[in-house]
Amino acid sequence: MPRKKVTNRDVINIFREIALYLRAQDVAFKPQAYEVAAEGIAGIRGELADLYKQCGVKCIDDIPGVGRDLSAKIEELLATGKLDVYDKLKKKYPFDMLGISRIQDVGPKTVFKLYRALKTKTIADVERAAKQNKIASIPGMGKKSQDKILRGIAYLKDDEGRRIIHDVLPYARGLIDKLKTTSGITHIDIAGSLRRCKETIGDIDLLATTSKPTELVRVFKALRKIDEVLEEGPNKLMVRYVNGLQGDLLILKPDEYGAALVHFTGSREHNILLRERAKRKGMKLSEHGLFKGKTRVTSRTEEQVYKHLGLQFIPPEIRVGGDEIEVAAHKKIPTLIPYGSLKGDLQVQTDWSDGNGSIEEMAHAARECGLSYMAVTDHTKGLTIAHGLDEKRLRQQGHEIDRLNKNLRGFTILKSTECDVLKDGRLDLSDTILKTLDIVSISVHSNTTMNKEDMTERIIRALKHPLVNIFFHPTGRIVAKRKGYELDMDRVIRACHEYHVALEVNGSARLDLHETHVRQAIKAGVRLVINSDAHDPSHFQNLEYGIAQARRGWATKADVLNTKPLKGFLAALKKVTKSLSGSGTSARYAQLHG
Ligand code: DGT
Ligand code: CA
Ligand code: CA
Ligand code: ZN
Repeated sequence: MPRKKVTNRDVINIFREIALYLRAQDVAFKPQAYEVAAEGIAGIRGELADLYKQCGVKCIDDIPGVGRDLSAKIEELLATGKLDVYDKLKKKYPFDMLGISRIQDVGPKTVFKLYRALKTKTIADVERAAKQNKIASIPGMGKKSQDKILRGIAYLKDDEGRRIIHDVLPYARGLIDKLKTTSGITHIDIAGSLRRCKETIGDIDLLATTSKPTELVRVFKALRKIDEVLEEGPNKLMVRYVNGLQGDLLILKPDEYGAALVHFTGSREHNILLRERAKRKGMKLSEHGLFKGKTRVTSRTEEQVYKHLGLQFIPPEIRVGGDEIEVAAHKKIPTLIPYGSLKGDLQVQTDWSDGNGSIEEMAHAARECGLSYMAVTDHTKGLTIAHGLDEKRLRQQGHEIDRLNKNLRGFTILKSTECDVLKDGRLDLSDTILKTLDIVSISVHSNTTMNKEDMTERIIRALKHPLVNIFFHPTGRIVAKRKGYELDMDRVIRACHEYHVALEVNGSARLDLHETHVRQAIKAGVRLVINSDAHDPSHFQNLEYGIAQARRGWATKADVLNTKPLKGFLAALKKVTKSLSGSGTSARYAQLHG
C-alpha cells in the first residue's frame, strides 16, 4: 500500500500535539518552538512536500518560525512518514492530547490528570467519565469542573466536522487558482457557506462552467489536494480533500449560471424566502432559472435574478434568511464595507509579550498588507502567561516606537496596550502611563467565570474609565472552542455609546463580535474597529475575516473607524491622547462629558 502523503495539516497537528505534551511536563522553551513552527507552516502557501521535493531541507529552513532542529523533524516526517519523538510520546502517553485539549478550559495538564486517574484516551472517554460522575471525585477537579467539561464537549460537538473559515478559504482559493487555467473554463467560483463567509464551513462548494467538461473533470481529479473521489457523475463530483474536508464541484450550463449561483450560495433559508417571493409574483425560482409559466425570465447572472424579483442585489454575507429580502425590496441594503478598505490595525502583539515578531517586523508586515498605521498592543502585567508588560517596560517600549517611527516613511506605529480589565473593573496599568499612550484598549482575560451581572458591572466600570478608547474582543468567545463569558451585551453596547468607546470586530479565530452584535452596535450608534489581533507577521490576513464578519453584521465603511487615514481615525476616536494631540485625554474627556 502506498504511504499516505504527509500534508501541512499533519505536520501542524503533530507539532501542536508535541507542544502540548511538553507543556504538560513544564518543559521550558521547546513547546513554544513547536508552536511557532506550526504557525509558520500554517502561513505558507504551498505544500511542504512540494517544497521539500524542490529544494530539500533548505527551503524548509526558510519558513518563518522553523529553526534548524525542527526542519530536521519535518524532513524526517516527509521522508519516512513518521517522527520518532512523536511516536515515543504517543507510546508512553497513548491519549488524544490534541483532541481532548480542544475542550474549553481543559489544558494539557488536565488531560494528563484525567488519563492518570481514569485512563481516558479520547473525548468520548472523557464525556463518558463525566456523565458517570467520575471526574468530580478526582482530587483538585470537583463537580464544577466536571460540569464545565461537559458543557465544553457539547459546544465542540455543535461544530463537529466543521472548520473555521480561516483554514478553508485559503485552501479553496488554492483550488480555484489551479482550476481557473483549465482549457475551456469560463467560470469557477466558490459557493455555499464559504462564499457567505460563515464562521465555520461544512464543505467546499465549487461551481464552474466550461466548454470542455471532461477536461475540467480530469484536471480536478488530478489535484494533489484531493484524497479520494467519493462520487462521480458527468456534471458533479464529490470528493474528500487531503485536509479532511469534503467538497462538491458542479459543472453548470452557462445560461443557467446566475440562478445556480444564487441557489448553491444559499443559505437554504434565504433560498426559501426568495422562492416564496417569486411565487407571490407569479413566477417560479429554481437552480435553473426564474420562470413565468414555461418561459424563462432570467438565469444568466445573479444580479438579474435579484432584479427580476424586484430586489436590490444582496451580498452573499447577509443571505441568512432574516430580514434581508424585505430590506432589499425597499432598496435599503447599505453598501457594505469593501474588502481591502482598512487603513490601520489597532490590535497587534509583538515579542514584547506573547507575539512572534518584533515591533519592526510587525510594522513591515502591516505595511506590506497595505496599511498605513498600526497600534502595538502587548498584554499587561496581570497576564503573566503572556509575559504582560508593566509600566516600566511599556515606557521602554514607547522609546523603541519613537525610534522606529523616525525611520518609517508613510507608516506610523501607535503606542497602545491591550490593558487587562481586573476583576473589579479597574485597569491593570496606572493612569499615569495610560496617559502617555496614543490609544488605550482594554480586554478581559482573567476571572471569566463570573456571573452575568458581575461581569457586566465589571466591564462597564472599565468602559467608564475616561482614558479608554477601544474594547477588544468584547464577549471572549473563540469560534468552535469557547462560548465566551456571560455578558449583558445590550448594556455593554449602550455603555460604549455613552462613554465613546469603540467596539472591536476581531478577525482572528475569535471572530468577536458576533454578527448580531455588530448589527446591534451599529443601530445603537456605536463605532467599530476591525483588527487582526496579530501575534505573528502572517496574521494580518485576519483582517479579511474581520471585514467579512463586519459585513455579516451589515457594517458600512462609515461604521468602521480604521477605514479612515490616521489623522481622521484619531479625530474620530475622539479621546485623542497626549502624544499626538498635545492635550491631555482627561481634560478632553471632561470637556466632552462635563
Ligand atoms: P455548510 O456546507 O454546512 O457549511 O453550509 P452550506 O450552506 O454551504 O450548505 P450545503 O453545502 O449543504 O449547500 C450549499 C447550498 O446549496 C445551500 O446553502 C443552499 C443550497 N441547497 C442545498 N440543498 C438545498 C435544499 O435542499 N434546499 C434549498 N433550498 N437549498 C439547498
Ligand atoms: Ca457547503
Ligand atoms: Ca455542499
Ligand atoms: Zn496575546
